Order: sequence, then C-alpha cells, then structure tokens
Amino acid sequence: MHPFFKRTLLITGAALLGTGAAHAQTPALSDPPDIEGATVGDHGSVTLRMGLGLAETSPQYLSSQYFADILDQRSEGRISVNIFPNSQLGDDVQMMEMLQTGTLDMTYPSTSPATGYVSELAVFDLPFLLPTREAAIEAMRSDAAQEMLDAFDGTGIKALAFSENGFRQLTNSARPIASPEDVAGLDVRGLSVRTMENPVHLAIWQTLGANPTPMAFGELFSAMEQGVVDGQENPWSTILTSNFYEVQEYGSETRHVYTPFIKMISQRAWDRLDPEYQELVQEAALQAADYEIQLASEYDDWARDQLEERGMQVTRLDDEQIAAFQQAVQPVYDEWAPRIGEDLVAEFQRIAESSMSQ
Ligand code: TK8
Repeated sequence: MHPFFKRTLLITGAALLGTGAAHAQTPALSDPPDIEGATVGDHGSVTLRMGLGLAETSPQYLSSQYFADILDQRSEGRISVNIFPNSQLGDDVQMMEMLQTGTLDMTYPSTSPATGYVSELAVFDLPFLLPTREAAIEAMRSDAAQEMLDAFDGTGIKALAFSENGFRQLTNSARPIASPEDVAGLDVRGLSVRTMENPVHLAIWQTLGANPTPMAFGELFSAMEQGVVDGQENPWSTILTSNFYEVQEYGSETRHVYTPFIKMISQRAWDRLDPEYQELVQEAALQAADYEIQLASEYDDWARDQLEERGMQVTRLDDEQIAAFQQAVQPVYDEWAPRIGEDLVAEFQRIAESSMSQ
C-alpha cells in the first residue's frame, strides 16, 4: 500500500479507538485560549488555502485549526482557512514557491529550507546553540529574529511569525547511537541520514561521519521503509505523528538543534486583504504560534514515551555524551558562523547563556 494511505488509515483507525486507547495519538493537551478581541468589519469573503507538511495529530495542524477558528470567529465567518496536511500539496520548498507564484495562500515550513530566501535564518541550524525551550522562545521573539521575518519583503512571501518545530532527535533502523563514533561507524559504514534541504544540516552530519542525503519531508517515510536511508532527525512529536516508528527501531535523545517553523502567507494573498483583515491575520498567526509552542511542549517527552511503548529503543544521552557530540560538531561553527554573521551568532549565544543562568 502506498505509505500515504497506510498512514492515513492508521490515524483514522486510532482516532476511532478514542482517547482511552492504549496507543493514544495525542497527549492530554491544553485547550486553545479563548478567542478575544473585537470582530472586524465586513470587507468581503475570503478563503485562504493553507498547506502543511505534518499530520492531523501534530501541534502544527492543531494550532492551524486554532488559527482558522480565530479568523472565523473574529470575521464572523467571512475569512475561512482550508487546511491541507500531510504534504499533500507539496513539500516545504515547493509550497514556498507556490506562495511566491500565488498558487497557494499559506504555508508553514521549517526555517531550515527557507535559508535560501533569508540566509540569517541559518543561525537556527547551528547545532546545540539554543539549549532550552526558554532560550529558543527568547531567540524567536528577539529583534534579530523579527528582522529575519521582515527580510522576506520582496520575495513574494510575507513571513508572519516564528513558531516551534522543536528539538530534533535522531532515529534510525541500523543500530543504537550514543556517540559520534556510533554515527560514523567503526567497522560498519557511516549511518545514512536524511537531512532537511539546508547546507548547515548537511555539514553537521558530514562532520559526524554520516552519509547525509537532503530530501523533502514528504518522501522520507518511503525512503526509510525502502532502506534508501537508515535514519532521519525530527522532534519526537513528528516521529510519532508521522508514524516513523513503524520503520525506525532506534531513537537517540540528541536534542542537537532546535528548529522553528515560520508561518507564511503569499504576498499576493496578503495584498488582496483589507488592512483590517491583514491586522487580524497577523494577530491570529502570533496567537496560534504561542498555542503551538504550548502544545509542542506538552507533546515532547510524552511522544518519546509513546514511541518506547510502541517498541522504539530510545537511548537517553547524559551530559558527557551530549558534550562529545557538541565537541565533534565544532568545525560546523568554524565554517558557518562567519557566513551567517558572527554578531548574530554571538547574540544567540548571549540569549542561550542568560536562559541558563535564570
Ligand atoms: C514539515 C517539515 C518537517 C521538518 C523536516 O513540513 O523536513 O524534517 O522538520 O517537519 O518542516
């Protein structure tokens, strides 16, 4: 069966079992905050089509529903959002291109494949830079990050808000991984790892001695199922909600990088909106981002435990083991910090340090 249908059936099947099922699809999640704020005037009916990479059970989808609800309620039903999950309209790169040409209104990619538009976004790809969710939130809300959103001006894409994709963890089907040596393989070949389409991620895995292959997210499940790659890295919530545990036996809690999402709207769609609608869309994007960060935090450890229950062997790494990875990827900083901008990297390091001393 084609993996897309298989995954869809699994999600439907689990949903039918209800929340009391042993293998729940979502943890006990916070309800979305009450929708507040005045309704906007009547500026006509608008439908926005939004394409997402992830599944219906992901924080990405659930917070998009909240986004749609805010718009619906505050426009008294005049603005509706149609959400297309599961990469069915395309992958991050394709959907950003569709925004540019105006064939899609909204999408929600990782920052990593968007560095082609705004190169400073690559600061988020530097390994082990933002050690805690608090630091990551501060970095995403910083002036430097706002400048990155503003820098989309002129690309055909309007960037509305940063949100959480999350701390990325390594999974694979070959062997348990607890050290850089395990990645490189001493007597065996280096792990083949799918990366996002981003040069810093490629450098990270090359430096660790893996065989990295950049690949669109929508192709990943089949690639792992067919053994084209041994492994991949994504937050636990994605590994669970995209059913990667079906084809990945081993997980390692590496937390090697925190990558955000960016909520985006096509400049063409944006320009067609009345200013009052624009303001509402911008506000709703920020509120949905806050809710998504909350959902993602509730998902994180829970998703890891669920994966273990479903048979994934998860290796937890102690501080010393993490430090070994951190040291091994140092050359990535030497190569990339000057290109990304030393000042920007230093600013993020300062944010990281201040979050640690709190
Ligand atoms: C979803 C992607 C995905 C990302 C990746 O569209 O490609 O691995 O983490 O979740 O943005």
